[in-house]
Amino acid sequence: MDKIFKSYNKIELKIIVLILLTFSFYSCKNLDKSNNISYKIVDKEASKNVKNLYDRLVTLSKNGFAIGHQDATSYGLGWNYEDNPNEIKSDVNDVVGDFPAVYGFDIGHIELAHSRNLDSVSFDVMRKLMVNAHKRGGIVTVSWHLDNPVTDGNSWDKTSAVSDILEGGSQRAKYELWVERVANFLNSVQYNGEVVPIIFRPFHEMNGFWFWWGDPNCSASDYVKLWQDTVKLLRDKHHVHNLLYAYSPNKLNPDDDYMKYYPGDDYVDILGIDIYDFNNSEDYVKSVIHDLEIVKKVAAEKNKLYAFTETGIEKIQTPNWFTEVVYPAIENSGISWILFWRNASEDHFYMPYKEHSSVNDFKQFKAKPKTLFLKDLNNIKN
Ligand code: BMA
Repeated sequence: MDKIFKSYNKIELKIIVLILLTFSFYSCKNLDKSNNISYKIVDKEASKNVKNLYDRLVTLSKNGFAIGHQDATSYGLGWNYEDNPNEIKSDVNDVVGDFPAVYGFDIGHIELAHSRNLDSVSFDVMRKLMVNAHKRGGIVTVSWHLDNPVTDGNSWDKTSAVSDILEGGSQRAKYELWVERVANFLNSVQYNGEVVPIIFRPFHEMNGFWFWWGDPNCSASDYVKLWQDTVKLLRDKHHVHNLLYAYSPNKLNPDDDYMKYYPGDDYVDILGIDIYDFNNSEDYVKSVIHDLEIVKKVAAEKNKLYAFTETGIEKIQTPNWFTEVVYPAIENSGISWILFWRNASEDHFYMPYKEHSSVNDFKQFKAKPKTLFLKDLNNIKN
C-alpha cells in the first residue's frame, strides 16, 4: 500500500480521497433510497402521487416518525378555520412553531350527502385543508365514522348491519350509494389537476366492541368481505386511485389476535393500531410496546409499512406525558407516524394548545431526535 501512495504527490492524493469519499457518499445514499425497496400496493393503478407517498413513508421511517394531529387545521381550542379562512392555523404550530407532518380528517356523514361531517367540519373546507396540507408537504389520512346503514343511528349504534350491506343484503343499494359518495369526495381532492394521495383507514377499531362494523356485531368473515368489497367498489368501480389502505384494530386485549379481521395482503397497504391512555400510563406503555411489537413483526413478514394510527390522553393531565410516557414507548418502534386525536373542546383535546400546562413538555418532545414535524419532513430527501 505504502508503495502505491508514495507514487502520488499530495495534491493527487487529496483528489483521490475526495473521489473515493464522494463515491461512498452516493453509494450509501443509494442504499437508503426507498425506490430500491420492493413492495406491492393494493391499487395497481395508483397515481404516481400515491407511490411517492409510499416512498416518503418508507424513507421517513428510517429517520423517525411523523407527528400527526386529527383535524389539526380545521379547528382548535378557541378557534375555527371558518372564522378566519385566510389563515392556516393549528394548535401545534401555535405551541411549537411548526405544523404537524400528518393531517387526520374524518369523512363521517359524507355517505349521507351532508355538507358537514359528524363533527361539523364542512366538507368543502375539509377538501381545501387536505389540499393545503398536501401542498405544504404534509401527509393526509382519513377515517370514516359512518352511520349505521340499517338504523340510521351513528357509528356507535351496535345494531347488526354488515350482512345487510354485503351483496344480496337488504341495504345493499344504500351502501353502494354511500360508497359512491365517498368515491366522489376522495376523487375531488385535487391539487394542480392531480388527485391528492390519501391514507384511507376505514372500519377501524373493529375489535373494540363499540362500532356496528366490529366485534361482536359483525363476524370476522363478514368484516373481511366488507373491507374487500369496499376496496373493489372504490378502486374498480369508481376509479379511486389516490389511496393507500390502512388496517387499524384497537389495543389488543389478552385474547385478541391482531390478524383476526385482517382483510388480506392484497387489500391492505399499512398496518396500524389505535391505543389511548385512559389515565393509566403504566398500562398504556405496556400495551403500546407489546402491541407495536406485534404490528412490527407482521409488517416485517409482509413487507408492509406500519403506524400508530390513533392515540392520546384526553386533557393531558399527566405531567411530561409526551416526553416520559409516549416518546420512550415508541422511540424504537419503527412506526412511520403517530396520530394524536382532535382538539375539540376543553373537555376533549389531545394536543397542547397555547397556555396549557403541557406546552413545555411538548416543546421538548418536538426537540427529540425522532419526532418529525412538517419542516423536518420537508427536509428529508427521497
Ligand atoms: C371520537 C370522538 C367523537 C368524534 C369521533 C369522530 O373519538 O372524538 O367526538 O365524533 O371521534 O371524529
